[in-house]
Amino acid sequence: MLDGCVPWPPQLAEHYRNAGYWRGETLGSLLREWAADHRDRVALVADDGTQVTYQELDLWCDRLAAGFADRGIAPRSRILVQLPNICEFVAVCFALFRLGAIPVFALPSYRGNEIRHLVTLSGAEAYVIPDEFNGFDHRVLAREIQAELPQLAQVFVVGDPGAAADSFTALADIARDPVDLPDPDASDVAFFLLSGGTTALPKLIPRTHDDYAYQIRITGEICELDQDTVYLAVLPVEFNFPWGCPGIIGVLRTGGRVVLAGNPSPEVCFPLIQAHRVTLTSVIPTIVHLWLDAVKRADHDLSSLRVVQVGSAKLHDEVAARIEPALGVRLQQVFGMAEGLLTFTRYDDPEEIVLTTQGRPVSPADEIRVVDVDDRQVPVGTIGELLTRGPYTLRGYYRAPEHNATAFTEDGFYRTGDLVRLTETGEIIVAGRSKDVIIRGGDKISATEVESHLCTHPGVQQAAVVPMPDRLLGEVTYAFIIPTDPTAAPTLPALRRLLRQRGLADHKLPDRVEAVDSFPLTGLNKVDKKALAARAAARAAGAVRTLTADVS
Ligand code: OOB
Repeated sequence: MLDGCVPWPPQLAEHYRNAGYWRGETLGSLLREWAADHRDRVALVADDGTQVTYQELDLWCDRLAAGFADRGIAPRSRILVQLPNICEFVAVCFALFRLGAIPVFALPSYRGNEIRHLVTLSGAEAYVIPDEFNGFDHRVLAREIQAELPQLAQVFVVGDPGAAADSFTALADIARDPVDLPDPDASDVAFFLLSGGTTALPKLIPRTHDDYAYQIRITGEICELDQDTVYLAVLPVEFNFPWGCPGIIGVLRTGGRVVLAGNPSPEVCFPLIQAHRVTLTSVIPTIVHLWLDAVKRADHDLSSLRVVQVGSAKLHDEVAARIEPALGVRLQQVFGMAEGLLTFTRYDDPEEIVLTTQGRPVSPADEIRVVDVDDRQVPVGTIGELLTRGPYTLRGYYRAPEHNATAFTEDGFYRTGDLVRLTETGEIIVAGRSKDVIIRGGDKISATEVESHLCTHPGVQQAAVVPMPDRLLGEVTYAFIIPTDPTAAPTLPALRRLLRQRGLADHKLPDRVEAVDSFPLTGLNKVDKKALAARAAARAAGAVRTLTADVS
């Protein structure tokens, strides 16, 4: 396995192989099999109408793999991939899988702060970007990063590379006649996903061919995917949920069709559902709210839609109950993480389970424990922290030995930082979080990261960032600051401007700020975030909502 990764212990790996979970198949070779089975069927549809058949996708990946190889991209090279929901994302990833090079997934909203960190941490030598997306010129960012980090030798641009340096190449120009490439080892890393940020900056999660091939197979079986499945990829494709739960890859495995949505709004998604007879999609609760509101007004035919998976943030019972009647679909609750473990409600579960729980683990080999602060297992029904290990759950973050020492138990269970309770029948119910993270929509924001940037303002002495409840987004970011000068506390727009200048992605900017004289402290003299969160919640209950748009 790649240096800097933590492998599964040999005995457990052997068990996962013998039990048939890991089959020694690489994702690149699997696509070749799927293409042979489904040849002229449409595999991908972009929201501009572009269609790609299985055979075309297969050949496209071979030609791109040859092109990358020709440009010096070697097995195990890391390549940062930051693309919107377009066909090129799938083609680039599978081309790199075939080459044994390793894509590092970066969300399109990431800016200099995150990209710089990811390039450094992953040792990336190339970067794949769109020319522009959502009004942002990614070439400008790429040039800045390249100037600072010369290791980033090449930039591949989907669209117009512009009049930039020689190192910028149009992706379309690199394709070459296919060449024979040795298949990588299935136990090696296929790609890196990003962690949902408990530390200041994202950590890298190695996902192997074996573990991901298993994940898409088991989730595809639970979701009963087949050739007739039409999946709408609404969430950013770099996210584990739409990529492989069972998502895009899971649907390609059964010969179904993937429709890529440029954004999650009903205005974009409803016409796509109608036009392509979409049967399955996966969304976050915030999108559910938008769709439930819009469906009352819209006159699109959504009757093809059979299942909507909802996950990534807590879906409240009342909202869950509205989904099936309003959209005429089956709801499937999904709890998951880029690190691995997935729990799903099942199609034949009783209503009560579907509406009030986050489901059961997808694999019989998933091991879960719910423990108290001393790591002792708590009785069923009692809230504790969820720990897990299994055939598709990481054993360590990439190049992070110190963090790994506390993020895992000695016997390799991952500490999720989620507080849950188990039902008698084995479902989990998410009850809260012990990690210092804000879940804004589906985005995970590290409180520590935002705090450290806020403290760079000369007017801020200390900062403590907590979640504030929000009807639409679930939670928004509430920043308490102790100003250097109590009579001249920096304003919210000033702080947001500063953080943006520092290269922070937009979704991480605080939504509200409040200046205080001091922070409440716990018995151990730490900032009492629970007390601050309660104060923020009280403000939310009484306050007018401040939308990002109002303050940008
Ligand atoms: C998904 O993955 P990440 O890595 O962005 O975030 C993981 C965290 C979990 O640890 C938990 O705190 C939260 O997101 N979460 C949920 C949830 N699903 C995830 N909290 C409450 N209810 C849920 N249903 O978010 C993710 C990855 C794959 C599939 C689905 C979600």
